[in-house]
Amino acid sequence: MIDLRSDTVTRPTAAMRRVMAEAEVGDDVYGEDPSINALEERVAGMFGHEAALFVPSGTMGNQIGMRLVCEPGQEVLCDADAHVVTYEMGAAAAIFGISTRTVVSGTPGRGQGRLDAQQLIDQVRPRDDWHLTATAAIAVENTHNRGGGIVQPLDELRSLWNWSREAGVAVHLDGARIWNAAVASGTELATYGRLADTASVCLSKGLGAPVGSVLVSSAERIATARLWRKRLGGGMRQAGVLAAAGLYALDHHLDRLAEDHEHAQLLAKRLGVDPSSVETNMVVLDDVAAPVIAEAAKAQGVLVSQVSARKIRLVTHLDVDRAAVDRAADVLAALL
Ligand code: TLP
Repeated sequence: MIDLRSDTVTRPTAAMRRVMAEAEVGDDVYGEDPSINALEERVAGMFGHEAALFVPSGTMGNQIGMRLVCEPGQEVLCDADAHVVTYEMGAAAAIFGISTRTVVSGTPGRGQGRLDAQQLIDQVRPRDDWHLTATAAIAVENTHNRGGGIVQPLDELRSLWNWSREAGVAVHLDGARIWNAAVASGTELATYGRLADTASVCLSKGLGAPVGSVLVSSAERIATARLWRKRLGGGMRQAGVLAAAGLYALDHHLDRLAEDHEHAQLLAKRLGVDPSSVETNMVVLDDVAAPVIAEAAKAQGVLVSQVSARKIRLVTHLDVDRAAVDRAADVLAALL
């Protein structure tokens, strides 16, 4: 099977498994796992933050990250297609009593989810009004998943950040695929990191680690995040085997994301998708009979994601080499 459903499907390589087997471990709830401590320190540094916390998933990283900057009864403002409001099972409301409010940003079919700082700023509600739900934070997703892996414009991120300092509104970054954004745009990870109060970044997407995300922020906030992680049942013990996979991925799988982006370009060209609409490792096939194509492709050994009845998502990753991309393109081009 050539699995283009997501970059979450990658399996640890033989070399990664060796590093995992040899990892130094300890009890992380006591803060004594050397591999986790090394990973946290490294990722905090990469993003220009004081501290970091290893968490089991991007969902937990996002939810704790938002809770750190938003109290129950306040709201987080974000794009209507953001992962935090689409794919996290209403966690902010269900677990934390956080209200979410959304704006439709970008252009459907082209750059959907693209950040427009002013559009969000215009929707922010003040904290000192007796009637309104106060906007405590804005969540930004980079790259934007349902937007087809688009990279958020740096000038918009900067405008939002500069405004937020004056306004006292926090910025949370869902950076599940911030690595792809950095590689595609040539922007430093620390540049992105410094434009957010809290950021969740995933090791288990394009980087190819089997499990894990890292939440970065100030030392004070990360100390609180550690309590929330334990409360949520995310306090792991000798999870250094997983952190070792993450460290290995940062050493060996970061720069190679450019290859995934090239593969996405190839797929786009072969499938009649405008290559300029493909900014990282995702290709969206719009206005297609998604269930029919997905079923027929599967029968020929190619797995794709159905985003809706008329939309398919293809994601390139570590486990799909050039030959597999060519074969998938043959199958899908014939079906389309
Ligand atoms: N996204 C998954 C699915 O949940 C849709 C995928 O296959 O793309 N933020 C973003 C932007 C994500 O795309 C994801 C995963 C997450 C957060 C959540 O990460 P996990 O799955 O580790 O909780």
